[in-house]
Amino acid sequence: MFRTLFHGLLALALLGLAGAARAEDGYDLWLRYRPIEAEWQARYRPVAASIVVAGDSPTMRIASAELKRGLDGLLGGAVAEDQPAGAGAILVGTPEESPMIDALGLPLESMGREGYLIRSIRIGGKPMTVIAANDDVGALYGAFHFLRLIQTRQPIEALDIRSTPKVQLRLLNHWDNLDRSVERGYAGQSIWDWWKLPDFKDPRYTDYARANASIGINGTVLNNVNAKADSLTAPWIGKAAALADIFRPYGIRVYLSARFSAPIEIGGLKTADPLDPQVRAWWKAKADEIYRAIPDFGGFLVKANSEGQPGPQDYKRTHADGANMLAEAVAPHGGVVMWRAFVYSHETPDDRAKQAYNEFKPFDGRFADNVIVQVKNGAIDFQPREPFHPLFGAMPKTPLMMEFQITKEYLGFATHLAYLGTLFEETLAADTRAKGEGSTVAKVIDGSLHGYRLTGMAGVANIGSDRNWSGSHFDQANWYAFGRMAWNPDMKARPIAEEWARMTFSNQQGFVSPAVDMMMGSREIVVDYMTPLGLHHLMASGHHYGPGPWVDDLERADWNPVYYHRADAAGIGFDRTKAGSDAVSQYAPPVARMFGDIDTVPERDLLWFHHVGWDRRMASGRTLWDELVARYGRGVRGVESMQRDWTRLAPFVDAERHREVATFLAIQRHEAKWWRDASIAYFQTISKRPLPAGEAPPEHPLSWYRALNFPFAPGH
Ligand code: BDP
Repeated sequence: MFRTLFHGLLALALLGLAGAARAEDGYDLWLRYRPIEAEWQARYRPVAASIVVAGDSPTMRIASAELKRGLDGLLGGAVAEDQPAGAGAILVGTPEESPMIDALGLPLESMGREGYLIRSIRIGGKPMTVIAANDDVGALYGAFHFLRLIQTRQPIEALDIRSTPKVQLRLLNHWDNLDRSVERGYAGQSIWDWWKLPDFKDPRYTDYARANASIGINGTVLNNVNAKADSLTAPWIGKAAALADIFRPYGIRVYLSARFSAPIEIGGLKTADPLDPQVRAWWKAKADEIYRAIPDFGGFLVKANSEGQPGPQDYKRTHADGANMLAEAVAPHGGVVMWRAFVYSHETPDDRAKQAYNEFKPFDGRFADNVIVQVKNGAIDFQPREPFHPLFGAMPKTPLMMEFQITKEYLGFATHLAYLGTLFEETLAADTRAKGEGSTVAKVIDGSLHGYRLTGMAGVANIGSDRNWSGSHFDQANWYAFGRMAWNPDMKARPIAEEWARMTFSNQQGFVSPAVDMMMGSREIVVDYMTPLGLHHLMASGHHYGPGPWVDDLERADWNPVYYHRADAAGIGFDRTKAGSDAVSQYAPPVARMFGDIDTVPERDLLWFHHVGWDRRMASGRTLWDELVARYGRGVRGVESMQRDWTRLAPFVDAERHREVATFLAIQRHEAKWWRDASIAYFQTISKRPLPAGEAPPEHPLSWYRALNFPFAPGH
């Protein structure tokens, strides 16, 4: 009696803290497990009164601990204690380990290793929730799913859930260097404390694995695609192996980026020619060595002949020659090679947007069975908006995987609020028309359109040593959304944002709808103040922080923003129609026609595909110039409206996180205005048109913006 009373008081006290008051630093991500409202506790407790986990593997122990931790936290006290008679139990396991689950004869046949079922049943009049899978890792995923239902206040009395991942390789790509700096990282240093590995295993590695497992991520490429050969030497393999040991029970495999010239740099060979027998033998021996240390090593990710990286073309060989050589080395061990299509050569004067297609399309069907080609979402480079990459739909005989960038290199780093779920969804939902209507990018990626033998989705991680992992609280949502969409590329951005907001902040309706609305509009706001109407690649050089549309003096033509916007007295935009670079012809004919016709191209992609006169009438009735100016202003006002929304949400959010988000929004507001003012100041010198009535002139002259200089901007 006394104990129950005490528990009750404790729960009440915790609940009080779980309101607005308790400071939080974001470390717990979406797995906060704070006590939920009393009425929900009362509803869930009879169903989830105890946990029975069959099996004792490390993975099952993790599943069990997670359920206990989750239910204890959410339901505000020790589950399994003081349970009323007839209270329900959660039964977790595989048919192999649990005779009870086996006896149920659940339809698990086609669910693979990773799929799971969650079902409400009654055994002997007692309510039971069964979380069943063919393999322990499926059960772990199911456990996280079950907890998510409670975290988001879903009914759990009559469950009949069946979930299998639609994509096999669901990977983070860390662009982490061996000195712990992170290329395009805005969340502190690399979380891999390489120097102290393999002996010191930071507990954070376990938390990392847990967070990834909770959203179904099953692999991680530890090092930068701009790789050092050193990462393939024995000491570094040992460090990777230590991480692999930690990640393994969470269903996560380790992969490495491989430097193509490693046989020369660390192997003492004279060449890295993929057709040279010694080179092939070296890679085979290297793969064997890695697999001795990491038996479930996933394979290699390779950036070759791109931005100065070595590759097979250095020896007049092809991408297929290079990829297949590495594939041969890892094939006996079940490894894969992810060969990146982000290539553009120093010598080719052609439109950069065309180069990946030009280099890869001819090799369709020429890659080994365990090679998958990794393609960025768009043909240039992770811009705030890009039309989908023309390779999607164009390689029916070569598995392609998606590469999204979770870290916000081109979307304001960590301080701008931009929910990328909408960007991911926009790309995945795009119709390639490769096999008629409905040939979406999602169907290319999940393999169903072309019957790919391998499928995958990679996200360039936004994770670092910052306490909140991602550099900002809202950037956690981008990691989360990536994982959810990698599991199911048909998932939509809004429900994902809603799940995340409920788990990360608050389930109160007064919070959820405005917060989700704010997230859903946020990326378009960034597009507006940075690169409206299909403009792209206008960021300052190198670090990509802030505007630099005037830059025209970089070594290579296609590094310069002027190459991309092509503004002149007549108009602005890159003519990629048949009359121009003809990049449109890389798309299936109906898509090519749609993008290629100025009257049918969506306005959002207009200047990506067309060079358009300043006075052309837009859908709004405004001229292009006036519309451009209006969009920049709309972007700035969009940030201001997010600031107002966020202020109103203060009662629902702990002060610590609320304050940080508010401060970041103020930075964003300032920088949005900088983008608007600098862009207008510059483009006006070319358009020579007045600002529309009511539009404030830029705060400073163009020369002021041009003189800004940020030698220490992060991530570069
Ligand atoms: C660009 C980045 C650069 C990367 C490159 C890549 O600016 O740091 O190395 O892509 O993806 O977005 O290889």
